[in-house]
Amino acid sequence: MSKPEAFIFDLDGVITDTAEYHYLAWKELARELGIPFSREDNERLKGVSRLASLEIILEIGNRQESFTQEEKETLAQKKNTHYVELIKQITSADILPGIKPLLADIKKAGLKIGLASASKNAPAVLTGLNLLEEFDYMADANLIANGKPDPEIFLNVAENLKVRPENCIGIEDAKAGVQAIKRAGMFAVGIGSIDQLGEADIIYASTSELSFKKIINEFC
Ligand code: B16
Ligand code: MG
Repeated sequence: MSKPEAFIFDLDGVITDTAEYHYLAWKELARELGIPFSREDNERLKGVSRLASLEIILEIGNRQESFTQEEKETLAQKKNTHYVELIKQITSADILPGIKPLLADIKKAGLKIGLASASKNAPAVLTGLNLLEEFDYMADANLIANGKPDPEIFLNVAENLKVRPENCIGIEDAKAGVQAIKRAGMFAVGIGSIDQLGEADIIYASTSELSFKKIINEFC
């Protein structure tokens, strides 16, 4: 029988809502490129890596063939400079509701806590939130070859936490993220709507509904 040993969190959309900052930073770059980019388009970028996000924006503007790989990297870097500037305003007031009590319950139960974020800015965001010390291990997005829905990042965190994947509970807000958790052989908690996250083992409409007890009961 499997017993829970660790919780592995996604960052953007689960612990804090940085999607708006990503949106504003991409919107600025899209404006410079003359590409229309809406909040609805931004939904497609959730959980997607920086360069893959740029490809989606170029596809929207039908400009995929206009840039060399090197130019694309410069464009992605430009977006990141905007983003890094915007996230400087993050404080602990930006932690989503329900997250602090859940982290406290996990700690009290003696389970480990990991982070599986595709964001290379995850350490800066966690520092702003004053949550860096809560995590036993954080994946380094620079070292992950395959993005979600590939299970690599969740398996990497489990390995570094020295726990078996089947004893891990992953929490995600993106469809590709829930798929990554399931492909890693873990129990999946989805934050969002059932039509997006139907593959999750439990779905909560928002983080304020997260309950350590309920998750553990469903897991066991
Ligand atoms: P960066 P997550 C993801 O974080 C975001 O959801 C996604 O919108 C972003 O493009 C990606 O991180 C990369 O972020 O440009 O900061 O490296 O949801 O996996 O925590
Ligand atoms: Mg996310």
